[in-house]
Amino acid sequence: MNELTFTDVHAFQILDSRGYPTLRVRLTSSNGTWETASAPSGASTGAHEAVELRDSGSLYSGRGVETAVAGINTSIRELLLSRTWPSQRSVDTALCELDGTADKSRLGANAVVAVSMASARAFATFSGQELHAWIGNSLGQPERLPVPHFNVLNGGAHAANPLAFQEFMIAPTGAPTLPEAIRWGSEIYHALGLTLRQKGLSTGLGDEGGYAPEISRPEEALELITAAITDAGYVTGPSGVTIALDPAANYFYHEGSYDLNGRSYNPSQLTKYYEGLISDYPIRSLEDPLAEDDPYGWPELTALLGSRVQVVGDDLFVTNPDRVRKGIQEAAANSVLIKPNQIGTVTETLDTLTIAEQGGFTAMVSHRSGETEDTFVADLAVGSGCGQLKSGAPARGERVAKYNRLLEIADAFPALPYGLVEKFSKDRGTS
Ligand code: 2PG
Ligand code: MG
Repeated sequence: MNELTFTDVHAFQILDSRGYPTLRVRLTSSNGTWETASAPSGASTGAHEAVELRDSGSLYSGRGVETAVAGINTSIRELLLSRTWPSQRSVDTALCELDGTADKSRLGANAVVAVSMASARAFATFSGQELHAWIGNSLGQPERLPVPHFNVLNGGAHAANPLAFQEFMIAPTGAPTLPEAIRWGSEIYHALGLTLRQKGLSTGLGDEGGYAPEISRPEEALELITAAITDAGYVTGPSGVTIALDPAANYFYHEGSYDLNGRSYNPSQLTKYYEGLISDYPIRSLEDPLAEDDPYGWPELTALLGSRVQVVGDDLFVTNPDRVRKGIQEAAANSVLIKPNQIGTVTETLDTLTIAEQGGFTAMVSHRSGETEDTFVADLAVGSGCGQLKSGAPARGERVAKYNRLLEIADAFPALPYGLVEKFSKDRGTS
């Protein structure tokens, strides 16, 4: 019998890392094993993302997810218990059909993604594989331990400071192993904290565990971070530690122009500004440098900067296979951010990874700013072999849970290679 039978599906409301409600699913298979999965939640969400179902009303300021929970415990439960399941794709296709909308707004992407993730875990267990190995086999790709991208300084929608850019990440690209990369990240994070204290700046944290000092110019943040890298004893650049930025430009885009550093930029001026930052600092990756609905700037920016940095579409692509396909055709970026809850199912997420690879794009797997202790994205990063994971700072339980899961995989599978894959399809055959 190669098909999976579920005997129970049950969801309940829990809290995420911001103290807002989200949901957890418990999915039981006929052999008596059960798997859980929890839905994360974004703050700087793209307009084209699959939609979370929230209750509105007065409880939890309208953010409750009891309606989404009830949908799992009734119609999704009925569906999953009604037949046997030959594959994850069959489960995800049935979930999409039951929902019946293009953006998962009837059942809620929060409900659908948690069920889909729990189902992927059930299929992995059913086939006797670890989740990351099952993902690697599903994609037909060699596994790889990713370079952790530690978001050490927060701004934008994730912090109360006046800094427009959302994320300043350090990537230990030159570390020889994953455990070394984690150590480098932790040491640099603490060196940064010490510098902030010495300068009398706040060491309060943003939503993803990075510091959120009262600074406003990206250059100030970049100076502090490069100094912290050096203070911790590391070199900047590909053989040491590089920087990845997520300006999340939707946040400072208003009516056709970008409000930054007290002035207004059009897309070409902002692109020139990034070019200056890339020349002055060891930046290797630039995510959402422009707004999702800036129709002309992306190909222009990628043509100018794409040979020097990874240009990552997050709100632009929202892990959507069709949007990534279009982005590849238009050369609107050269990389895609991968967040399962943006599209709603594991199968669609894996399809997006395949499309990215075939189109010569790199990919980076990502957490959300509202997280739980669920570590699915760590396994997804390893199984996809994409070489990059961002999961916030090397601090705060929900962020560290993903890095600790990477350490667990690295410990159990010491032969797995570590590091970047410069071109997504290059280098993969040999590992
Ligand atoms: C992002 C994410 C994760 P959010 O913009 O990349 O860091 O933030 O989950 O708030 O969309
Ligand atoms: Mg982003």
